[in-house]
Amino acid sequence: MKSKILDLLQLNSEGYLSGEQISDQLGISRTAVWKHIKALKNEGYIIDSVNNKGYKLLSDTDELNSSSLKALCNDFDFIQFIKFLDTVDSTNSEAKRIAMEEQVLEGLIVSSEQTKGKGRLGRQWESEKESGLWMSLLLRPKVKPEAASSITLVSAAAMAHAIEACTSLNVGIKWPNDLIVNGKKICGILTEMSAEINQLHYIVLGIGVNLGQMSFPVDIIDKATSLKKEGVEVSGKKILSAFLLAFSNFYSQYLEGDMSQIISYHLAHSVTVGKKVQIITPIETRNAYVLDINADGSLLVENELGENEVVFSGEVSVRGINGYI
Ligand code: BT5
Repeated sequence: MKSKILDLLQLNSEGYLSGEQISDQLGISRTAVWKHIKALKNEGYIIDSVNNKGYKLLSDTDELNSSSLKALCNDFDFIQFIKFLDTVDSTNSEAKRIAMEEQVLEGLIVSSEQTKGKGRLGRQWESEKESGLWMSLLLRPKVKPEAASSITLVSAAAMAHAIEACTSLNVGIKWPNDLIVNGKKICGILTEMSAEINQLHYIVLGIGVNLGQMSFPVDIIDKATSLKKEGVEVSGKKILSAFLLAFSNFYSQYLEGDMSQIISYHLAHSVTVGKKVQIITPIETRNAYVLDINADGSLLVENELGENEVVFSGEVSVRGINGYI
């Protein structure tokens, strides 16, 4: 009910909405309206209350919670459910559990903390409480299974765009899934999917953005950074809001089979193209020179034999010859 009142106030943000109007529209008593308004104020929403006029939302809170998340996601048709959690093992794991139970829905899961945040290839993702934006989108795009992995590029472009829109930072993209600020990783993306040979069931797009950490565990201290470490304080809510806008634009192009703008965005922000890199697979590590990003999102490299070779995401990690990028 609280979130319905918030929706009404947001819809009427130009003027005042009387307690009577709210109670009539939602079928609750005026005392109940007043209690919910009080609860919203406690969550940080600034609501002006004027006798004989009613209530007006003056400023949204920057806090991410169920109501603010719901309000933020209302306009996106690829979000039919939202789940905001205080803590979870991994938002990707939670999304997969929901995907099994609810065979039709698409939606968004956000958690303040992950106790078993996952990176690619079984790696760990540090996700301390309230230090970052830890989220997963459960999507069911009508695309062939082989097109699924390029959605990582869609979300990397959208999140890079979002961070640049909310800050004055320059964001680089280390193909295919790392966002880099001043040489260090600020965001990672883990795409998982469930499919049969020729039918995609669902995709879980997990995104972690470091917001408020001032320090990191020793093993990643040299390669990880956060917005706060880079001198910027922006809420997860603002980043998420900017991300959803950018993602919805790039995602509709992806659904239409048009990756051109997404690839152009990657090429303009790439810290990988034109570099000597190491291609690390579970069985070997070899050197290569990155020539381009192909139209399907794969990487075109020249290998040590001087031959052109196509590298697909998912199966490899790409590292700079002398360091992380
Ligand atoms: C990734 O893997 O970068 C994917 C990270 C995806 C995290 C999100 S959070 C929400 C959703 N739920 C999940 O459980 N996961 C997703 P990869 O490219 O394999 O990079 C992992 C490596 O990055 C680790 O081995 C560390 O070296 C480093 N790392 C770990 N935590 C980090 C952090 N918070 N910031 C920067 N680097 C980190």
